[in-house]
Amino acid sequence: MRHLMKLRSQPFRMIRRGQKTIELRLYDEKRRQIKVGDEIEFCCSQGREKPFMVRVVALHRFDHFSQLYASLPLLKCGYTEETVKHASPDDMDAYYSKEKQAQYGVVGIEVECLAPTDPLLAASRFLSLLLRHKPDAAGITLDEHGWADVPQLLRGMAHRHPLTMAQLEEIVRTDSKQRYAFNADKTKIRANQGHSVRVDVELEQLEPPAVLYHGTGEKNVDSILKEGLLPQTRLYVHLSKDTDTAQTVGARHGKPAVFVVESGRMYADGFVFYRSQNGVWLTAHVPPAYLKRDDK
Ligand code: HQG
Repeated sequence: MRHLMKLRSQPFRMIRRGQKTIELRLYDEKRRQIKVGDEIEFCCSQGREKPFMVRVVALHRFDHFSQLYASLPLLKCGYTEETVKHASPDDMDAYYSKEKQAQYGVVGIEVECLAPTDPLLAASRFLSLLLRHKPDAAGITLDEHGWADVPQLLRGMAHRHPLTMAQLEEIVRTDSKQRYAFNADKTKIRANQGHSVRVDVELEQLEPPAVLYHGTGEKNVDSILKEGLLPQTRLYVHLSKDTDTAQTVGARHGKPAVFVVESGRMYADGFVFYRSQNGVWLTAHVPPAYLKRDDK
């Protein structure tokens, strides 16, 4: 079955870019028709954006938004790293009265975009590949600090993902995790973190908070408890400052599992920590003695 839903331009764009994958609605008669596997056509109630299609992959039912907010990863629900800090179920009162919420219950509709995806999203994925892992894929080079020359990059991307300078600037500005940075005159660009190629992006060495979190797949848990966290193909182990982010990172590897890292104790014991420009905590290795499962 196919459904039609209207969105304001900000959530519309976030869903199209894959930055928001759960749409929050009242579970009223209309929404009760929706089943997993159905298609939804999203159209934008502001401006002239082209509608796009998604498939429903899960339905998360709750009596109130307070339960939904406590259970679902809010970074998939339209919040960003910045706005999630102030997220509250009361935010939904602007859309649905408390009486209506109590009457119908609420639902998180989890969706995946059906092709064609946003060309800027495809370009930004390719950009991540080039600036972190495989500059060769577009015949470009990174200097020792991870910088690529912008004109060379745009030429290198031209045949697969042609971009104008304005589009590249838009990718950098709107990236959900602020993955990329320009130099002052925008002649160079680099990824802030996440590299597998050996570059020194001049990370800031800092004392970490007492605890940090690492999200992984359940399938890795036994091995991590034995060997600790290893950077695998990347230069560092990636740690998050909150469990929600760790859950989201973990979900990339299947059923998520979250570890609490005793980063304060590691630091006191002489381990070095860095924080990237975009707020990701990095360290070379976390031995098992500083790890425990987050049982929340
Ligand atoms: C696991 C994304 C078995 C580790 C995210 C992880 C992040 C072990 C996987 C960033 C292990 C490596 C990085 C051990 C570690 N045994 N498995 N001893 N030690 N692992 O993708 O942390 O969107 O290289 O738990 O948001 O998942 O790309 O690292 O599951 O910040 O910007 O080995 O990538 O950011 O996977 O993700 P990854 P990650 P971007």
